[in-house]
Amino acid sequence: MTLTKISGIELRRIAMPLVAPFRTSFGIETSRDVLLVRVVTPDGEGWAECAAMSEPRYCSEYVDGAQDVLRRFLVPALPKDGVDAAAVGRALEPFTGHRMAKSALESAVLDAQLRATGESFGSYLGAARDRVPCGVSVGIMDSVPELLDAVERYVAEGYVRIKLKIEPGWDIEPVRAVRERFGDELLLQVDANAAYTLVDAQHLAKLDQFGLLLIEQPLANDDLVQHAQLARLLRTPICLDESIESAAHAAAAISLGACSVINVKPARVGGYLEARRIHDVARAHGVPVWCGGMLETGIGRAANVALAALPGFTLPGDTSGSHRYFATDITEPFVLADGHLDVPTGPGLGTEPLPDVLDAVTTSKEWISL
Ligand code: OSB
Ligand code: MG
Repeated sequence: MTLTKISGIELRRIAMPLVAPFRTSFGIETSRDVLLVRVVTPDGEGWAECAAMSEPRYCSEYVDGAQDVLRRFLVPALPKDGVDAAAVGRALEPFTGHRMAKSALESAVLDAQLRATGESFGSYLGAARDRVPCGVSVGIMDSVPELLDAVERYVAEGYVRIKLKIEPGWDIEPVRAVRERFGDELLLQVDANAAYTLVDAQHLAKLDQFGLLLIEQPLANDDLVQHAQLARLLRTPICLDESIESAAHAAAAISLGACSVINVKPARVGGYLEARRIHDVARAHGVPVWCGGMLETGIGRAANVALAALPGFTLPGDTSGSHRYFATDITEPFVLADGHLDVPTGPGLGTEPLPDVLDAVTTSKEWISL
């Protein structure tokens, strides 16, 4: 179904304090400054969340920049009538980059479109199950005992897989400590967020002894060839996150041997349609994928959980429960049951912001008429 037209777009910023600081090799987050997109049409509205962070460290996008490119270029380029998510994707194609901004706009239209027909994201994307197993991404800590306490709490909450953030100086010893404390059965992986170079290959090979599921993005974002070289020096499978911005990148990485697993983040690749194409390419090559996260609120999380239910998502994702991030989510919270989250079944995202909570965290609102 196509929407009659888009009447206007609301760009809303909210301030969401994190329950605990989240430290990665690229910085420390204590609060998420989130851009929400609401598309208004005569057939109803749709919501999405822009994953861009406050500073351009994980990737080149940042939240003020995303709002600017939406306002200045992307929203004005939307089709005038007969709008659906695929048409939005085509209309935004002439603009290079800005995939997180594009993803938010396309996803809001997809939510409106699916709400209008009563279909869920999961059904539309091709979900093969009604709940997904959940992993959790554990930040860099000040000490190993502090890390072990954090992991212990997450394991007790039921998380089925632990991902440790690593960087030079916080890698072999914390991984060894977690492996020794929680045993060989724990599904364990690491994420370097591009903190190493190929010179560190021998050092990273010391992780091989711990039976990790994978090492995520050890080298720089644009180091596909070096990742392929590193893959020949490690037994731990290489998973790419930052390097994969499109299905074309995924195809290139797979044929180069740069990765044997892919972290699919819809925001990083420009939206759920491109994310599904990556899933399809990877699946055709027997490459497992899993759903990453960007510390999303319930709005972004709902769509990610739907995507994570596709058949090629054979590894647990970073689809954690709302309370891993926020004391109060802007939607009904996602709560783990037996280490899983249910895939929403209602129309569109199957969830929406709670008006009172949303208003309480809103820092600005901008309306763009079409
Ligand atoms: O590299 O996967 C990453 C969070 C923000 C930016 C990048 C990453 C992450 C995470 C946490 O690892 C994922 C999540 O729980 O949402
Ligand atoms: Mg990552």
